[in-house]
This record gives sequence, structure tokens and C-alpha cells, in this order.
Amino acid sequence: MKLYFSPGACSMASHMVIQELGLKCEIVKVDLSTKKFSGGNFLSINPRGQVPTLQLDNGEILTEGAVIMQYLADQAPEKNLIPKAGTFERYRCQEWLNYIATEVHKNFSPLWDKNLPEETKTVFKTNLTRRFEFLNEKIKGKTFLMGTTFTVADCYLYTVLSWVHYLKIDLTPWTNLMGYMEKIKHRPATMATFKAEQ
Ligand SMILES: N[C@@H](CCC(=O)N[C@@H](CS)C(=O)NCC(=O)O)C(=O)O
Repeated sequence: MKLYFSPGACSMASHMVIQELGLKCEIVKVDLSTKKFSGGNFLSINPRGQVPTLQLDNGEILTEGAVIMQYLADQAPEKNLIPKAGTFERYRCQEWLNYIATEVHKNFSPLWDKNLPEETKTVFKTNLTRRFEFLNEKIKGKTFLMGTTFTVADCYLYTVLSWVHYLKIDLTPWTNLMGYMEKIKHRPATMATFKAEQ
């Protein structure tokens, strides 16, 4: 397998899943501005030009982080990084993945756009503030999003929330989220992911 990634981008969540599971997977760095990687034109792999992109050994290409993470976690079910397919808990985890993708990730995305006026960015920052408030309450008294078990949803939420450092957004008012981030930051797989992407 090959994971096409860009350092620190949303692809880091899929990379964390690979590290958590100890899966054999080559990681291939993509330059998102030129859409090039060491092997050539990334658009020939994924015409949408987005990471994460997973290439299976049989040549199949899988896109969309929330789906890639589920595929990866299903390769090593004994590691319990995602509840078993068909159980209610699986839907709960999918609910989180979808929420993070559509309500958190995609409110962060415009903030990376250097050409977007500051007043437009304020709209997205306000949206994010509401999501932080919600997440801070949901995580209260819990270790991880799903309770005591660390799942792919945590890899995803950790990745997108880690962007606050680069975007100079203050997360400190949301103390539960701060504590949550700190726990995940020190996981061996998280540290290994950082190291491999740098
Ligand atoms: N819908 C995709 C979005 C992925 C995405 O937004 N990737 C960003 C990096 S975080 C990207 O590749 N941006 C470059 C581009 O859109 O051209 C997913 O959920 O995986």
C-alpha cells in the first residue's frame, strides 16, 4: 500500500492510523501546490489532487480520509481502532468521522487560503468557535470521543485541531479539548507520525 500525504495536512490522520496499527505502507510526499510527487504527476493518481490518497497493492485508489481510515482500521480488526461493521457503535464512530470532516475540517480549510480576506476568515473562525464549544462539552469526563477506547475518529480530530498552532487560534479557553489533545500528542504512534512526516 501507498499513502500519498502532505506533512501536517489532513492526511496525517490516516498516517496516524497506519502507525497505530503498525501496517506496512509506503508514505509518499506530495507537493500540493504543484501536484507533483517524486514519482511524477499526482493528478494521474488522484485527479482531485487531494491528500490523503491510498493506493492498494492491486492498484485500486481510495480517497476521502474518513473512508481511508475505516478501510485501514478494518485491515487489523484485532487492534480495535474502529468498532466492528454493522454494530451501532460503528455508526457512532462514522457519525464522528462525518462531523469532523464536514463541520470541523471544512471550516478550517478556508483559513489556509492566503488570498481570502480576513473578514471572510472571521466567519469560518466563528463557526469553529461553536464547534470547539460543542466538542469541549462532548469530551467532558471522557478519555476519547468514543469513551475510553481510542479510535480513528480521535486520529482525525487530533489532526485538524492541531492546526490551531499554525493558524494562531487560541484553544486554551476549551480546557477539556486542551487535555484531550495533550493525551493524544504523547501516544507513540502520534510521535512516530510526526517524525516520519518531518
Ligand atoms: N474531501 C477530502 C478533502 C481532503 C482535503 O481537504 N485535503 C487537503 C489537505 S488537508 C488537500 O489535499 N488540499 C489540496 C487541494 O484541495 O488542492 C477528504 O475528506 O479527504
